[in-house]
Amino acid sequence: MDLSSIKQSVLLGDAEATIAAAHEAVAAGVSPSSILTDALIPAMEDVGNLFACGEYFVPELLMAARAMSAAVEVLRPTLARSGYKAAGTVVIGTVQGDLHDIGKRLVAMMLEGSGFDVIDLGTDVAPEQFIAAARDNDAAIVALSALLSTTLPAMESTVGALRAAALHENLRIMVGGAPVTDDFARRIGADGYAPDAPGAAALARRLVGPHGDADAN
Ligand code: B12
Repeated sequence: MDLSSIKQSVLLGDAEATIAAAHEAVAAGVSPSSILTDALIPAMEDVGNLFACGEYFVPELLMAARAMSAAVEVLRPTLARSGYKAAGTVVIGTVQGDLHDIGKRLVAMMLEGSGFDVIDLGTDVAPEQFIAAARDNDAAIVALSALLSTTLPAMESTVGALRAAALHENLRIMVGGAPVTDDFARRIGADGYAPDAPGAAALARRLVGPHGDADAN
């Protein structure tokens, strides 16, 4: 079956059309993992490229991510039954003292579209909450967001607390948010930084890749 209508509707940010096309594909017997890997993930990669070259802006990104999330909801029950193996679990949240979550939600949606299981802890998340969620869900990655320069120290202490908890040697930490820079990420000992949601999805895939780039900045 031609999956281009799913891809196209995500690119257009049309959630209703994406849901309908995903239902149609499932009814036609297309496996949910094929819908994900052959249509949804490539669509989000295209969206990321359009964003990177300045053709798409945040509203288009948000609409595409919403359409993609809606399709993931259609596939979720069947994906679980078909034994689809996620790329890993990402625990994400905005650090303590910070209530901004629009960009973080966008990152979470892009990660989900890239095949990760995502556990979103919300905003104002204490280091202990990140540690508990990463441990309880055997997370591959913890992703921290901060939008205030005054909460950058909380990001640093969260990275420190996660390292001190020594959950497992493959745990990767990625950071982002408007005041965060590549330099800052390196300085606080994070494994990677990305400036936007498509970059975050690409970074996450690199971090869990064969070499598990411990410094993918
Ligand atoms: C919306 C908003 C709010 C909303 C938040 C609503 C919500 N649910 O999120 C409200 C009104 C609550 C708010 C409150 C405050 N805000 Co405010 N807010 C903003 C605003 C206008 C937009 C932020 C936003 O959503 N951007 C759009 C998203 C898509 O972009 P983004 O968040 O940067 O995310 C992208 C990347 O950074 C990256 N990314 C984000 N997270 C992560 C994580 C990882 C792991 C990775 C890899 C990447 C990544 O990917 C995202 C998508 O591409 C900004 C100004 C601006 N233009 O940015 C101010 C701004 C962030 N706020 C600011 C301030 C000062 C405040 C307040 C202190 C105001 C006050 N005096 O009360 C409070 C603080 C409350 C608190 N404790 O957090 C300042 C921060 C200044 C600074 N440098 O510290 C800003 C910059 C405004 C300004 N120019 O002064 N705010």
